[in-house]
Amino acid sequence: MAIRTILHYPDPRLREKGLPIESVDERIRTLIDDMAETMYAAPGVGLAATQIGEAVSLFVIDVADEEEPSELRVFINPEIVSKQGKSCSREGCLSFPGISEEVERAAQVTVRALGRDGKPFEITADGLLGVAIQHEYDHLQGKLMIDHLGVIKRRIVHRQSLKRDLE
Ligand code: GNR
Ligand code: NI
Repeated sequence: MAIRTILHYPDPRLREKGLPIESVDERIRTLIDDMAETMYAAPGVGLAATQIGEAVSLFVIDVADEEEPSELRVFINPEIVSKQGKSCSREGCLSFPGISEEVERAAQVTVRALGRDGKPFEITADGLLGVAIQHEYDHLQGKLMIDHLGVIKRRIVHRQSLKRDLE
């Protein structure tokens, strides 16, 4: 396993879309292991493949609290099949280190994906898991936290990100 480098905004590779994965083979399982290791090391609650420069449709999430056993969730070729309600919460992103902003999302989502075993599953989630699913799903569309902000906050976060990369 290997810890991979997480790309920081405004790296153009964060704008690439995650292409569908045709078969869940050894290469993909190795990528999943690397992503999990990278996410836990960061630490973060989720990581999308596009954040490490792999333009494939895959993300991992673990929203378990520190005192709980870890619960890695793998989403391959995810599709959000329904959304309900609206909810605002403070989000961070490993591609925007040091920044957190309020983002409006659906309160609940239902997502269909393939798991690490290549088998399809569907879950309905709210709370942090629901937010994380929408956040990671966005990454696979090349969409970032900053795109959810109003023009003023967007400019501030953009400038902070450029400044940070000079430090
Ligand atoms: O670690 C992360 N925390 C987080 C907190 C609130 C909402 C979303 C997230 S995802 C983020 C990791 C990340 O950047 N995933 O793409
Ligand atoms: Ni992110």
